[in-house]
Amino acid sequence: MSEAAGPRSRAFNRVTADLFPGGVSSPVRAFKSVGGEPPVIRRAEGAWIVDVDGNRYVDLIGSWGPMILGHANPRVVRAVTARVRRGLGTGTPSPDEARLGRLVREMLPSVERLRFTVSGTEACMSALRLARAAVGRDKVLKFEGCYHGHADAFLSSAGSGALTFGTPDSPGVPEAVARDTLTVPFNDLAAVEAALEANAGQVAAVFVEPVAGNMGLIPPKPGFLEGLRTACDAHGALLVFDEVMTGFRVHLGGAQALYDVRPDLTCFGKIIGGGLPVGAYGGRSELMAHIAPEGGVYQAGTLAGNPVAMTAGYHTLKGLREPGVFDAIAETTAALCTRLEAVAQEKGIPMVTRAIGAMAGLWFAERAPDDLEEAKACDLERFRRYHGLMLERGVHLPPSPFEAWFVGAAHDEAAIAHVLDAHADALDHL
Ligand code: KE4
Repeated sequence: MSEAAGPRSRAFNRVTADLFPGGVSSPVRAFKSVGGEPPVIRRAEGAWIVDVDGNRYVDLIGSWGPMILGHANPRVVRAVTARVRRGLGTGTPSPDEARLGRLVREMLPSVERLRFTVSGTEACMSALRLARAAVGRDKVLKFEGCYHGHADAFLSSAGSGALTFGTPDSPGVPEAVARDTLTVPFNDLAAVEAALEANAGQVAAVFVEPVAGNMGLIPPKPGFLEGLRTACDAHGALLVFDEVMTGFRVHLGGAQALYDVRPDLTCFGKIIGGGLPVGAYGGRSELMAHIAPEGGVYQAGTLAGNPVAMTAGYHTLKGLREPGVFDAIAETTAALCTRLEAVAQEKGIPMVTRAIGAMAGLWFAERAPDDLEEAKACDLERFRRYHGLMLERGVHLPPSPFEAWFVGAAHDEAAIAHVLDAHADALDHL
């Protein structure tokens, strides 16, 4: 339980508890998985954030991924400030969207054409609608523990055995919608094959987080993504990589570059907007031709392609592509994980970490999990205590054992040393 929230944070939390469900704009921020009250953050710069009581934290959430260059990156702030002075948005074509669109295609060649949205949820929802229209089938296959935003079709998990219909994960999702969503364990190719066989000719797409980040950080087993590609081709289904989290984070070209597997469609969010609201979906030209106004698949958005958001995304990606920047972040991430694990081992505490590019994961367990069931079997209560102890020592971790940690270019030696000192002391108080 974290006592880190100071008096002003607690006062704000009372105001927002009255205004918003759970006092938050997104559920995970309410600290329900770890207990205690969230600090209310008033400013952020580099690797550090400061709450309304003046407490400083090294931030490993990074706005849930976008802040890979660090908070208030000077290059991004300069560009966004200048763009704002030319207007915040016009709801028209703009040079800014063209510039970002071209850059995304250059970085991920599988994205021959794309459409911007304002969130990852919207990107995944639209990609699913497109897949259903292009293939002429209704069912979608996803994986337990993978999250693709909160569209109804994705808020469904396996019923008894994944070969039957899905069941709603949330009130308000109609059975009729859930039944078209098949869910199988991540990293289980046999279950994928069985589900596709049992629903032959009915599955429009297989959606996957190519590196899972919503049940902690779980990489694909060797051959898993290649197996999905083969299975989709054999069954006439589209392979959709949800790279909202992994895009530009596990590799500059996303997981599809890291593992050399080409999806039919890719969904983006987070880093593509550099902290402002941007999502996108894209892929093979002939698929994207189905999207209105070229084709009949309708999708629209008042703030899609907003020029200020486009500018933030463009300069974030350009900054990330500067020579050596991404590799340095990946090296920092790997070194941090190695040292976190070494300290736990010295203290005889079962704890494992994983690092993939600029994404990290930590579990209190003897070995790192390969799917949701194994992730759930880790010592979640110990993580809960650890989270509060780290917060009290000035380290701002995702408030759930089922989230990934996000390292950025601003996590310098001083920030990393602060995390490691807090880690060593927190383990002594677990
Ligand atoms: P948004 O609608 O939150 O922009 O994106 C949804 C989404 C889609 N796909 C993946 C792989 C995602 O990780 C997400 C959103 N991630 C969560 C964190 N695990 C966002 C944090 C939140 O929900 O507040």
